[in-house]
Amino acid sequence: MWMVITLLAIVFGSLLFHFLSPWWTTALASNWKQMDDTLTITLVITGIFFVVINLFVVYCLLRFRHRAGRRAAYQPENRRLERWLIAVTSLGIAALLAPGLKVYASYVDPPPGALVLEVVGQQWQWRYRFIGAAGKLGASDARFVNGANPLGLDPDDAAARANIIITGNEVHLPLNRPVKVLARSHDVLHDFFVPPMRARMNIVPGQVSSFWFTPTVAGRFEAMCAQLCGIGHPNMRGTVVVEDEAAFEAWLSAQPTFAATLAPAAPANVVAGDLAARGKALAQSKGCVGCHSVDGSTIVGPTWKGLFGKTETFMDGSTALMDAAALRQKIRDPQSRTVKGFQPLMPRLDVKDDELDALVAYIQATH
Ligand code: HEC
Ligand SMILES: [Cu+2]
Repeated sequence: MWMVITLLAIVFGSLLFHFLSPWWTTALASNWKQMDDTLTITLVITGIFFVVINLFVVYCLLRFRHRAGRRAAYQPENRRLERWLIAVTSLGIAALLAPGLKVYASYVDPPPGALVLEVVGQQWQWRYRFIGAAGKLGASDARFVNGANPLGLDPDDAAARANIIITGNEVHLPLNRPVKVLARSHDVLHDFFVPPMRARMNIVPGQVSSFWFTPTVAGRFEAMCAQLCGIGHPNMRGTVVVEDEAAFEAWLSAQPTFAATLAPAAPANVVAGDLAARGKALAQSKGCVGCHSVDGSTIVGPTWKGLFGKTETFMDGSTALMDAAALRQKIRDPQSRTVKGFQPLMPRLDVKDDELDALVAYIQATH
């Protein structure tokens, strides 16, 4: 009897939880209502099977209880019953699979004329590229990757030079225009995911994955990585800003082309505030912000808040005043000594001398 009560409690508890729970999907902000419908179909079918099977077990427990003298009828084969079971299960499985296949087929088949957006995942940040005036995405290759060229674009390719590069985890998209996403990874498996768009796709190093969506609601939406991609994974977040066409065009025209990002850095005699501002941009584009905060919180590495002028203790017990020289040395040669309480995870990044000045000025400016 306890078994019957437990099963009934599980069935009704699950139904209650489903209808009363506040954990529903976020409001849809793209064209992919089909995806939500597919999920609903799956939920309804699996829900019906769950309830029916459990109630059937309850029925059998009550109907065929053991009683002294009662014997079970042995029926090794019942063709009619088997045919029924095969038919119902096949139908159920087809109904579970078919809608998903259909939606996936259209999900990877962008309409002609869609705006092309390249997304590049890197531990632990997002970068983007638009075609710009080039007419197409220019060539890229892993051998071109360096600190100044994190996307590995071919500096001699005219199309690549005219492409527009977005660093800093925030990308804008026009409202109601289909976007075709081409996704690449710099290092490991990532997954670009914007939950309100329902859009997500694994990004496998060495290959380009593709999907499309049309943003249908203006606003700021969170983009995140949906594959556990290392210690900084939860910090691999960004923002997708959906706005009208005019605002988007204005934003896009203010972003640098690849050629502009390659241009020599600003002259050395810039005022301190500009230098720190440049440092801030560099901390974004070089990925420092994936591991270092400026608000006192620990991400992967120590926060930069209050770092300048602090006396730091290292793993070997030594201490040092973190002045400009000590910061420069640490950024140049991260493995030279490790801050106590942290893992030696900081990569040696390609930082030019003037960039180093800017980064140090920025760290100094973050109190
Ligand atoms: C993959 C994560 C990661 C990235 C990216 C990274 N760091 Fe670090 N960083 C660390 C960790 C972890 C430490 C602490 C352990 C150590 O000292 O090696 C650290 C330590 C530091 C320190 C010393 C902090 C202190 O409290 O003394 C400085 C300065 C620093 N990083 C600057 C940078 C700059 C500038 C960049 C970008 C050019 C950068 N880091 C990129 C992980 C990272
Ligand atoms: Cu990731």
